[in-house]
Amino acid sequence: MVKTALITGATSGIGKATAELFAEKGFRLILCGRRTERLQKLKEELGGDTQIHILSFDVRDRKAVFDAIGSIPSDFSKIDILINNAGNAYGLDPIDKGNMDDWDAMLDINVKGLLYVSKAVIPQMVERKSGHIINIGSIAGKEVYPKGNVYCASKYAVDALNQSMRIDLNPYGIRVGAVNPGAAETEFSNVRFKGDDERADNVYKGFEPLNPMDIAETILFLVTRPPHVNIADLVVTPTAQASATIWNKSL
Ligand code: NDP
Ligand code: 8X3
Repeated sequence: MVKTALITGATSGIGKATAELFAEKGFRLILCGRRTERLQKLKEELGGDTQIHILSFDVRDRKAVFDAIGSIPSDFSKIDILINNAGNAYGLDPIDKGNMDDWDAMLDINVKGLLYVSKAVIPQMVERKSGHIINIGSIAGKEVYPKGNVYCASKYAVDALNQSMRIDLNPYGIRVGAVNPGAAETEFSNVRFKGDDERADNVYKGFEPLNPMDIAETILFLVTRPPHVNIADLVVTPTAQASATIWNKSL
């Protein structure tokens, strides 16, 4: 039976790669993001045999989240898989110099946005007593690094929510797991450094970073395990990255 997956943050990076891979594997897709033109283009590119519904909304906007998910047409409305991927870092500053708008953005998107989308989708999974939620955390949610402060806190929160969801949804047979990437070359650093693309490119110099498809393939592995298997938590890094702060740039 064809499964329906809702992917947040499908306009770029990990979410887009996951949409591409899932389309290839025959999933029915609900693709979300703010940049409508990108969603439309993706729908055209992936179209063909794949059923795709696009939803443009900001995960920070509680009403927009519920309106969008409430508007899903009936042939897409049974969501089997929720991939909570939308998220970003804003800035890389020591705590005393941090920009409070950046702090708000990270907590509002990475934590509260993930909660709003989950709250909008989970009831139908509870009712059906089935479903699979994949939360995209980060190595930054496992280890704090210098100047990572609020981004790390937001991803530690994702880690806590991943564990909490697994416990609270256990009575309903809903699977919950996290994929926590290390450095993956996406638009992440362009957003973090607010369009300073040279600084963003430098993040990935001197080693081979993950590419978004590496994480998409990991997500696909999680959601294609048999129903009795739940992969709870994975950290996936480039081989050159041993921890949040230790790199081998001589490979
Ligand atoms: P990208 O910047 O390439 O993609 C981020 C995606 O999130 C975009 O599709 C963007 O869509 C969406 N998004 C951001 N803010 C909002 C919002 N307010 N409302 C709705 N959608 C939003 O980064 P990545 O692919 O790297 O990031 C995906 C996830 O992976 C994030 O949760 C990130 O924290 C995590 N991650 C990334 C790592 C990396 O090294 N790249 C490592 C570890 C974790 P749009 O702008 O169209 O709304
Ligand atoms: C993204 C990875 O190390 O830049 O979550 O925080 S890192």
